[in-house]
Amino acid sequence: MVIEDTSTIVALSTPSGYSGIAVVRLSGNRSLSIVNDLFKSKQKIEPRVATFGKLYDQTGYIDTAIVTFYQAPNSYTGEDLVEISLHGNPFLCDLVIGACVTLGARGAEPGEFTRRAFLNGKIDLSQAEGVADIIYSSSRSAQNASAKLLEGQTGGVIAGLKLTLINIITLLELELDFLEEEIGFTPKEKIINQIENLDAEIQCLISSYRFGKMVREGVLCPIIGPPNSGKSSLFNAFLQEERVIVSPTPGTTRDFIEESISVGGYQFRLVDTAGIRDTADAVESIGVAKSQNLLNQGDLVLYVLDSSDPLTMVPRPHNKQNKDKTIFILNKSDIADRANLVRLKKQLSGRRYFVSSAKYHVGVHEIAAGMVKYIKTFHKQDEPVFITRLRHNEALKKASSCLKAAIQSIKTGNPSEIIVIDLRDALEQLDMILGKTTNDDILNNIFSNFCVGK
Ligand SMILES: Nc1nc2c(ncn2[C@@H]2O[C@H](COP(=O)(O)OP(=O)(O)O)[C@@H](O)[C@H]2O)c(=O)[nH]1
Ligand SMILES: [Mg+2]
Repeated sequence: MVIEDTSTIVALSTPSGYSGIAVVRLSGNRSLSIVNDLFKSKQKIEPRVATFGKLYDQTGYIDTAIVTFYQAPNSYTGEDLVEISLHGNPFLCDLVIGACVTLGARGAEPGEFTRRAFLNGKIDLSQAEGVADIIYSSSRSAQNASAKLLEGQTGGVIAGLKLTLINIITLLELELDFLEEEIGFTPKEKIINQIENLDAEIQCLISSYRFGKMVREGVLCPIIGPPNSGKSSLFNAFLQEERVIVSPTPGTTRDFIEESISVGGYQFRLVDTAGIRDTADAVESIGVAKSQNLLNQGDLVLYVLDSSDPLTMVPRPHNKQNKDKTIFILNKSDIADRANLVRLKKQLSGRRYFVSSAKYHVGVHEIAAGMVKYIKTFHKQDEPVFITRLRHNEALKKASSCLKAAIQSIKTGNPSEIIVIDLRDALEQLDMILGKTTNDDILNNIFSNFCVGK
């Protein structure tokens, strides 16, 4: 656990490696004095002015550098903060960090700079999460969503809901104070109505999570189908035709190969079920169970069929959810005879499908466009803010059930002080999102997922 202390922390804020420049960052009240001890310049270091000079440790000269000082409270962390830009060389950076530690700084924990920003009230917790998300975002839509989180738009919507809820609580408490008069200040129906409206707004956010999750984590897109239908060929065709992203999330198991492509501003995590034993005796096969699992987890399933094979049949969906999220691919159209294609298309009427020849990269762009179109159906244009994090979604769900309990409580005829308990619980859930009542475990969990130096 990170101890909330007043120590001065130091870390490399750029990736370790060889680069044009690297940035070493210090935060805490000793930042400036530490840097003044190792940095020599003709100019005095002034706030928000880039100062050129040379870095030295106890043993001698290290490198030239530009130093920028951000004076508390006008810095990222809210504390005195100094950024040292030097040449991007891990050895030089280690020397500088080592010199800072010798002078009294300590190495920062992952996310500790942002954690301090949060603790010093520079940002709320949802904004801190936005910082992490923007660092890891790898598509236009993910970048957009994390920017909204970071800028506080999502937090603003939550704060708005909070205000409405506080108003309702105030009404009820007002009633509490005037209880002797034995008249309800506000008719029950009116309060119920206000709570229902609030719950409806929360429900809207909850239902936006399906889209938000796909934006933030990428659209999980398994490629499924019988052996030899051309799944791997389609996977490869996609990777060559569309921009490939090196995905930061490792593949789930070695039986699957996962690669991300970026299409229409969305990240699609294509999964080829390579290595899964293609076998007819499905019952025993672990591979089949695994791909079944993947099919259930997938946001969008590409089901590849060999359209040149007269025995190919369109499988019946296991359930409605799988039916809705499946796009069929009638592959090998180059060698398929017309009658067979017509037969399969007939079987697919009412379902989503595309015709392709993966081997010759024919139809790939059309499939990609169809995938984007499908994802967009989850996003309502008039709702600019959507939920991208599981933590927020869980808190909203809990808030919603507290509101429902409150309505029930009113209908049962409970006194205001009982009703208010549920409403206060709902309020606490909303506060959780903003970090007002969040416990240490949750904080540790959020910040430990940051990189060091952020
Ligand atoms: N003619 C033709 N052959 C294809 C097409 N797609 C795949 N194949 C061939 O079908 C065989 C099986 O393909 P593969 O991608 O390994 O299928 P998987 O088992 O579903 O992964 C290979 O010989 C491919 O070259 C296609 O669109 N047209
Ligand atoms: Mg294959």
